[in-house]
Amino acid sequence: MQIGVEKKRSEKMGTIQKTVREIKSLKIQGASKIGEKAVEALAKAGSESSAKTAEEFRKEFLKNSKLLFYARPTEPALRAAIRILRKSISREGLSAQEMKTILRKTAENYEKEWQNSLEKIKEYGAELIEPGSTILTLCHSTLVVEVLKKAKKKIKAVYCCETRPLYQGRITAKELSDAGIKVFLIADNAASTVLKKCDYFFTGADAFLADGDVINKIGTKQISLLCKNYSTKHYVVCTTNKFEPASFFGKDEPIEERNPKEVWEKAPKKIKVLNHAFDRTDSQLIEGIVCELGIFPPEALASKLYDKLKLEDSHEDFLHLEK
Ligand code: RUB
Repeated sequence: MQIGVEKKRSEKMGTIQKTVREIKSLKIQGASKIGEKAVEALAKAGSESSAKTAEEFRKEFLKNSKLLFYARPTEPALRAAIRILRKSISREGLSAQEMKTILRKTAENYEKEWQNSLEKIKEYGAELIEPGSTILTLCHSTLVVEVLKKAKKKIKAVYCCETRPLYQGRITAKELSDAGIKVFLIADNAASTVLKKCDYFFTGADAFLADGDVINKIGTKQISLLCKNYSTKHYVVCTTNKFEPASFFGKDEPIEERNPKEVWEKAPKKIKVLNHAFDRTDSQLIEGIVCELGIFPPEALASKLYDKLKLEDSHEDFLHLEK
């Protein structure tokens, strides 16, 4: 009954509202999927728009993109994707119809570029894994899963932390096991018990910052710290669009705090339950970042990206969507 009501409600919802809702509830999770689905939704909403003038179309686009932009606060890739779409329709003199076409093409191009990056990341990542390796992972990262699938023949086993409170580690375990990799699912607090058997700790990233630090699912940092103890190498797999340019100008990346009920649904009132979605791992703890440009020490990659983006003159643009 409840499911039927939910289904009807979501059928009634517009593309943007539905996508925002799915991102917030983590039905769509992982930075890459969040970016991809937001781009798809904006292009679809654009194509369905009844706006007659360019001004109306842009206004509608801005309203929609703001809803998505703030759907999850720790997601530079989502923000970067939205900026790409916004820029694509910013030229003076475009008609609403032309903007629809441009948005669709930009969205297709975004997907193509992401696929190209993924192919490169799979090559670099699979190449670095030594034959007979055992690997520890946390949460669910599409990029990590794809690298491990590519390196399948060299992998002895993968330990997946279940990743409380929402258990995204189960998604990873299932995808790897379906791909024919030997998988062990462990409780998060068993990480140190298995770590001595692990050659690598592979994680994804939600944000990559100017000082080379990485923000990823809560629990990443504590395992990364433990890795030093067991000489396990922590590699982060991430596309460079997770780099947050504003971090060069002193803007701190916020850490999302989620509903405490995800941790303890009926906690006694006197207990304040905290539910941080992510944590920040020190660049010093990370062996390397595997991205579409190659594999780099975190700080070296941050300065490479800084040069690439030539930020000095346009940094304000990264701070606000409205600009
Ligand atoms: C997911 C998570 C992933 C990164 C990278 O957290 O921390 O490691 O988002 O994912 P959540 P990808 O489940 O809260 O979204 O490699 O797919 O971009």
